[in-house]
Amino acid sequence: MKNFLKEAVSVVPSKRQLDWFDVGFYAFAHFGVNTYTDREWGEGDEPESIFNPTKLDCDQWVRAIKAAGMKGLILTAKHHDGFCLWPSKYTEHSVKNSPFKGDVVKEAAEACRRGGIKFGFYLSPWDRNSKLYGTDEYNDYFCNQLTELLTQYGDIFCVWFDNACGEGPNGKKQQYDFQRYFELIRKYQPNAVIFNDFGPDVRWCGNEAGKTRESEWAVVPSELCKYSEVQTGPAPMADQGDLSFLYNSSKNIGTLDIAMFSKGLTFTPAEVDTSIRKGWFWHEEQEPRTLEDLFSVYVRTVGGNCCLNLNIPPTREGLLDERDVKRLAELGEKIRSSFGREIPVTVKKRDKGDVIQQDYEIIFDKPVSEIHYVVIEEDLTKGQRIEGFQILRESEGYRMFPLYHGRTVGNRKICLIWDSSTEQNKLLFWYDKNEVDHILLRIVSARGEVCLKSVKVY
Ligand code: FUL
Repeated sequence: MKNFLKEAVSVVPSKRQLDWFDVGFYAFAHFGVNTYTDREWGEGDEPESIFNPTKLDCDQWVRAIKAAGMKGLILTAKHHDGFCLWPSKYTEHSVKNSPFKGDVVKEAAEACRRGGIKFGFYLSPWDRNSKLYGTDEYNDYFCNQLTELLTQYGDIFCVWFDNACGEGPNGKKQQYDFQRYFELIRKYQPNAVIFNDFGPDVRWCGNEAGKTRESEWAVVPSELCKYSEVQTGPAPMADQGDLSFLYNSSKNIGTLDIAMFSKGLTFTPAEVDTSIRKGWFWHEEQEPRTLEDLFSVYVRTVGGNCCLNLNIPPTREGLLDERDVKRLAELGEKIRSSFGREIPVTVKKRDKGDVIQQDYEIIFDKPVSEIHYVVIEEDLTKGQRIEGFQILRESEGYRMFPLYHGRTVGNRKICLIWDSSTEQNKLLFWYDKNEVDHILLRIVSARGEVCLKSVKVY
């Protein structure tokens, strides 16, 4: 077991995965014929004439996205209905035969570049319009379209695939040649991460509600991510079981009780994709989610070892809805005010000898009476190691008082110390002095010696 744990902590991210973690929070834009038919999935037979964004302004999108603190945008270049938002050479079912005539992918990519944010695209393999769907030629068609997108729009930070595989116009289902698609992406955009339900770079978190697991591992069994690189040998119990039951929505996927049956682990972190409204596409009657809801999604995801991909659907005019724009500005303000005032600290490891269950003193430069968040980051270049931790208040003469219990840390863990529902300051009680000069981060379980990148207090 010890040897396997050594291997498990040596599972590290690629440069492109680390860069993706740095982007952290970005926008999804579901836009296409569904915007005009009020549907979520088109049939593939929608006339091109319905697509007509008369006020398309991607700079307006980028301004609103940036106001929320997002650092990228992923546009649905083609959804399941097959309608292309760029004038593809390979189909007539695109913007070129719409009254709009322009190129939405180009406008969005250029607006992102002007605004200094990253650009990526969603390209649905499921295509309910293409006559080729369900045949080998479809994979050629798909690769041709992918090549257009990879070569004509500058740097791409993420290519987003889902695995939806329904019937095409001839009633057939397609065998997707994902390996071939991935090779093209590596060839033309080697820095782009590939999102797919099962890897290779980023996996689906398993829900569309904005939730993460208590133990959200980036190091997961390769049985879950069949397209990812296997980075260890078999776990000690690999021949005693079979992890083929694992799915993205399983409750535990990286914890040791599961991982010890794996044939090999891989570094494949999760993206959380969720929408600001009920649907992915714009529907007039839908309202944006509340600020509290969105802020707690942000804390759980960006502060839960994932990245957050928040969908903001453009309207029929080609603008972001003013209701969403307002909510994004509020969200950005809330994030900035929550994490804008850092309390200076020094972090010191207590000398407990050569053990893994270390205590770290978080010493305040000046004693404090109130804190709201502790944000912990592991140095992922050394692997993901922490299995469980506590944040404790240590007051003279009294036992340790837990302020927070957590499981994984990984890229970033945001620990909420201030209890907003009860407005209770957990840091101080009646028998305390008015201020504390330090708190304690206690590692209760880890796979190896912990390597912290940073600890910040707000
Ligand atoms: C799913 C699609 O079926 C939905 O329409 C949406 O695009 C979502 C993000 O991915 O697989």
